[in-house]
Amino acid sequence: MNTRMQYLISIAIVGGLSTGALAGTQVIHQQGRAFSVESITVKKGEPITFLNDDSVPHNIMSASAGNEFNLGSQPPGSSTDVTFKQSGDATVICAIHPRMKMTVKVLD
Ligand SMILES: [Cu+2]
Repeated sequence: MNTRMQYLISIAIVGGLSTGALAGTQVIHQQGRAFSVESITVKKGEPITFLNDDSVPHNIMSASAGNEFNLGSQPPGSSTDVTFKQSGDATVICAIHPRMKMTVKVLD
């Protein structure tokens, strides 16, 4: 493979990544022991990224029927994608901080 070919391939990879970011997995931030939004709407099967950009660990989870998950304790700086399988409203909480609560509205 020549140098020009390698160059074009690296451009394609970077381009693909930025396009993906624009098309947009939605990101929920966790700062100051709070979610960045009170509610978010997502299509069934599309991931949401839960990013712990706080200075303390969080344990994001949901007990809503059909959308149960538990990410366990996540240290600052970690992020995890969650896909919601059941349409309707899912309540997402932090098991460590009772005041952290948000609603994910899942559309068919
Ligand atoms: Cu928390």
